[in-house]
Amino acid sequence: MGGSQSSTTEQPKKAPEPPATMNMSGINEKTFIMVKPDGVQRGIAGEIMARFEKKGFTSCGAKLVHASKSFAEQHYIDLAKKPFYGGLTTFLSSGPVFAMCWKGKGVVKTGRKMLGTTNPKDSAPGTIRGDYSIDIGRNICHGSDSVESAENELNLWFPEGIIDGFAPSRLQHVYEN
Ligand code: DAT
Ligand code: MG
Repeated sequence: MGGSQSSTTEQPKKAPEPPATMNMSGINEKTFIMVKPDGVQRGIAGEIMARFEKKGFTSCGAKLVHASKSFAEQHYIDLAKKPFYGGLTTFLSSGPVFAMCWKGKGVVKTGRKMLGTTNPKDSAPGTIRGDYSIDIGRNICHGSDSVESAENELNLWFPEGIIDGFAPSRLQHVYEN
């Protein structure tokens, strides 16, 4: 073989760069998603992680944590005046939870939609709560309700920090040019 003809079977030496026009705006938004003790006990933590992965979001941290009662109280401090606060925080500290950080465009709002409404009796089928839970006090998962609370919750649950600089090569197939 010679000349300037290139073979059609030749592989590119380097993965193609994402197009310069790729819309990267907002792709670093982060949320805190947690599989509560009921979800871990029932063995569906992996399923919930898989839903966020398949959607296209990027994992920035994940770990099992057995929180103390006072840590659970801190997490739900905004609900301190609610009559269910005691039961809620006792339950949250009753066994390990699976704490996760997810990153991507619109992840806070979309994450909440993926969880479904707070009370599973109203959660749409196809949502996590709609598919896997019945009672409000055993609704499987938690998701931050705003970018600001995500930041506070991530600081609380991941004081060691998260993996932030990681941009998987698949992003060019997740986001539109
Ligand atoms: P969410 O988890 O959808 O953000 P929330 O922040 O209002 O909902 O409440 C936190 C958790 O407290 C919720 O996931 C389940 C529990 N909870 C909420 N309202 C309740 C109620 N009326 N009775 C018992 N538990 C409740
Ligand atoms: Mg909430």
